[in-house]
Amino acid sequence: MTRVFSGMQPSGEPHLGNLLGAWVNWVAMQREAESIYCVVDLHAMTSPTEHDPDTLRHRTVDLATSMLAVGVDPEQSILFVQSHVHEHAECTWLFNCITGFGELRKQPQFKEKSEGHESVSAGLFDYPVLQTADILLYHADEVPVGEDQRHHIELARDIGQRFNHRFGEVFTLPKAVHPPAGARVMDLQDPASKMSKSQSSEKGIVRVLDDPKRIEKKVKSAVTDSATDIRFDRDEKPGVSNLLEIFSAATGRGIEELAREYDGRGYGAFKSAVAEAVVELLRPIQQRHHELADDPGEVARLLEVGADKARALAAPTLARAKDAMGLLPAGEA
Ligand code: ATP
Ligand code: LTN
Repeated sequence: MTRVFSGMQPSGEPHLGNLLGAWVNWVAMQREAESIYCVVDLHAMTSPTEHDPDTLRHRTVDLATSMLAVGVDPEQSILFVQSHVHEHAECTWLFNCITGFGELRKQPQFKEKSEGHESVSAGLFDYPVLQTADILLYHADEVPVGEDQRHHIELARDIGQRFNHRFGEVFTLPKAVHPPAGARVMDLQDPASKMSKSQSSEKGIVRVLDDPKRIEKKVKSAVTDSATDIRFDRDEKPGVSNLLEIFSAATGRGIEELAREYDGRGYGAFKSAVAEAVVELLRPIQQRHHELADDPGEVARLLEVGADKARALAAPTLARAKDAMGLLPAGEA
């Protein structure tokens, strides 16, 4: 059976893009593949702006709760918090020692994230090596991620291949799988940019936990254009097209069919219908989120079960890697 690994950083409140671009797919995959999903809190500490400990703790629980609420099922998949499985950090060190400084320096995401910041941590520089450990420790075959992660997955393959070549076959080489192009939700205020936890303005982002009034307000003030026709055309009508895509993803109905139904009725009526569809999509997720948030003991228990299962897979792989690299096993001489 194919094994899938993916992770998300607790770097802000999750939004419609995370739900439609990642989680819907994660939930679908857990039925067809052996799926492992991770809240990558160690990655979230690498942000070039100093992180706040209480916020990180809070966001970690919240992100795990959201993943459970959208339907990541701990019976069908493994859901855990990265820092609960110390093998990730340890394996990162092994990989650090076979990764070139130059390889990391040219990573596009590092360039982007470090630009304009005076002090950048070694952690941010090393981010892709930690991501490599996440993936290779579990022998993942496929890694569902956005296009922006392509270089990181390529690096993971390179490091895995290098290790296997130098020290013997230990790691499986992963491949990235990208969601369909349509699964990219754009900022409501700036439909040329993707909706993002860290980049979008409050008005441009629909958060998974926004209440119905807020959702309605945001969708209704989404940037469209000065015409009145409703049709799908990403270049000419990026705002309307984004709303059509969201509408379609939220209702399961075709984009063309929705465009035909609403064309000629004005942007007001169209936006109201989109807002309502988003509210209905999020309603059961929010309901489940609130139930889980009322029972933090249960969330903690599920995460402990997840970490135990993850460790059971990661520990033997790490032990083999250490042995292959010549680290003396404890108890041997
Ligand atoms: P940040 O702003 O901190 O980079 P983000 O909101 O852009 O956060 P990530 O944490 O980078 O999101 O991504 C987590 C997952 O969600 C990835 O698989 C990514 O492809 C997906 N994702 C993020 N934003 C969108 C979006 N606007 N549309 C579709 N998928 C998205
Ligand atoms: N860098 C990824 C998050 C991430 C990840 C992973 C994704 C960390 N470790 C392992 C897939 C597999 C991001 O920002 N989307």
